[in-house]
Amino acid sequence: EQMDYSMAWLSYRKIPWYPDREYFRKIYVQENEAVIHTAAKELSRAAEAMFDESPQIITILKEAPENSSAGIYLYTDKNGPGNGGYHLYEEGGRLTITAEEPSGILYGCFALIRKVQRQQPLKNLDYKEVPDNPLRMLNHWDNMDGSIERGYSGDSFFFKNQELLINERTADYARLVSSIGINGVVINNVNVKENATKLISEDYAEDLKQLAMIFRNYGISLYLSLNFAAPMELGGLDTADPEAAEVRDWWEKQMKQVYASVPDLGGFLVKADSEGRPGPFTYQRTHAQGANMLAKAVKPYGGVIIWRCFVYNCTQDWRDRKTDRARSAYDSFSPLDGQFEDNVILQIKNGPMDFQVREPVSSLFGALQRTRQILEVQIAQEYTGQQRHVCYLIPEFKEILEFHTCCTKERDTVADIISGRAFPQFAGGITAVANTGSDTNWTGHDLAAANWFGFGRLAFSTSLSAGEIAEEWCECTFGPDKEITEAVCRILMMSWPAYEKYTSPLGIGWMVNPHNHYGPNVDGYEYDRWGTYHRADHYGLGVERGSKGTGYAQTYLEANASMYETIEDCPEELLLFFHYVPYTYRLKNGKTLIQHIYDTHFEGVEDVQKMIALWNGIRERIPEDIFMRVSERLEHQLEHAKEWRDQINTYFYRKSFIEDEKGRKIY
Ligand code: GCW
Repeated sequence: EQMDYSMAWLSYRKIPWYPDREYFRKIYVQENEAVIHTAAKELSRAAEAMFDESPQIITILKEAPENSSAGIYLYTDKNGPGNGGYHLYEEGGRLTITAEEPSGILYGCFALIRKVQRQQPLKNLDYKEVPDNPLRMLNHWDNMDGSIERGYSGDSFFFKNQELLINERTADYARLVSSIGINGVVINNVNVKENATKLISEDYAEDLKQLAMIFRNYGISLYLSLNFAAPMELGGLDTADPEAAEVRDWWEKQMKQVYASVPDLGGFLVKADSEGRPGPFTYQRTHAQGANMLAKAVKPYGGVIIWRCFVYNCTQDWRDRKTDRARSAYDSFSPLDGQFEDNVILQIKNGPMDFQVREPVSSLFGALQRTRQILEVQIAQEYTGQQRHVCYLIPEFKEILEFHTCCTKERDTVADIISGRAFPQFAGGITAVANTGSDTNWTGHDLAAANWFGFGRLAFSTSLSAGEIAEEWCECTFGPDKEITEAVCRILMMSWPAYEKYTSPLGIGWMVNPHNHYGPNVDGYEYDRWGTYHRADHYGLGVERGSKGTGYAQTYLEANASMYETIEDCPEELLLFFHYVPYTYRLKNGKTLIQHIYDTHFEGVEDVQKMIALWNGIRERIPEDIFMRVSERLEHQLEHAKEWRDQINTYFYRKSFIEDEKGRKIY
């Protein structure tokens, strides 16, 4: 097999000495189920690659026969774990995977493969896993010309020259994402323009049908992003008003046609009235009216409408201190709670701004109590080093998921809300803006694959720790080599804090170059229209969002509102997000704000030096090509971190005139 790309964590290494290879001689499967068939196929692929074993695949009827021989048994069981969960256990030489649903069997097989990759013993294994989130999705921002909006790892592998690409790589993509439990994929950019508007027309029906089939065999539903103005741009109507009869009819007709070719299409993702995209506001209609109109059109087919809450005024005046972009999603959507059809799901970015290295959790979580919700995070590292810096984001996602919104007495975290534990009839899930592309390693930076893998694993089991996930990814990718695991996991676990240290301080965010969002530029967005300001002057910096300022702090439920309201109670990592603070203000550790800025920026660079030393320490144990790719990026990261350090420190030194207590070089 000659491929021009790797299989990431599914790159199997030969381990002929593995004692438990015995189980892989025979695989007993239920017949007539496509996904279970896929599962068995994946087990044999793994066995062939890892220990040159070609398992015999034996078809069984429903239950495993009594007294049957050693091997692996895959079968669905009404009493097994449901919703994609599985039970994987060993007893008397038989390895069994049962689940209520075929997808559970598939996830169980991939879990088994991970254990083998890590060379763990299988004897007496007894392991159950049930996904916490019903929807576990990836959003690709791929355009039909083959480019990717905010893509940092090559071109699209879904589109090229206005056509869909359906080939070996498509199937390998499906393998990778189903192996981590992803069950829904949006293939096109939320900014739906030009030909992408036509994805729902006859032109692409045949291609979508084929793609959906590949996905279906791996338990993945295909989703598309939708253009709200399609009735005009595609249908030739002169309005897209959601209350107009001809618009409703057009959507009904169009959906009927789409679902005729892909009957199990998951549904549609919609970015409306945001950053220039069309939406219901044009017709003085609400987001509920817009979303519900579409929801009715897909309801007969079991489809859902995923409606994004990333709505804000992007033509703001920087002189205006009352308008606050952070308030926007809350102000637009919290009044609509309870007004959405049951097949509408609101998709909410983790923070109120836009995927900055540190933000509070969006106050919409907790405010919405009668609406299904999806948490949107970004593993494409738009603002966290663009896959040239290593920045393992799972620790951040853990904090977001564990945030107490105070919406109920118990079960009030973001994880509780999206999973449906907080409000059982309003379950949703989690999605990530994908970090993949046509690069040989899929993610540009080899270590960025940990975010891809980790996101899927965390979406499935939100109680896994960031460290456990890092270890699992590392051992699947590089084999269970203690020294590699230790070094790589340390690099990963220190990377997000390091990035935070050498970039914008204490939750203020931005300070990046406009447009490409890469590299330091403290005032890059300060006098611009995007609502992203730091408000630094000679005395201090930060945006006052307490009730004396924009009042954003008050959009949280108690006790969070009070906590964010005052400088003393506000968690320090978010201090400048919520408050304007003088440089001379003393933090809890006794340091002044300005000294904290200087210190963290020097520390951040030192952290990168430590990461480089750790990586160099395992040089002999890592495949040469991977070692070199990562090394080059780490060297760039170091230089770039210094640039960040020096620009930020110099800027605030010049503003404040306050010397660094340690007398280090500031320009
Ligand atoms: O942060 C912004 C990005 C845009 C993106 C937008 C969104 C797809 O810079 O490129 O558009 O978020 O999430 O819709």
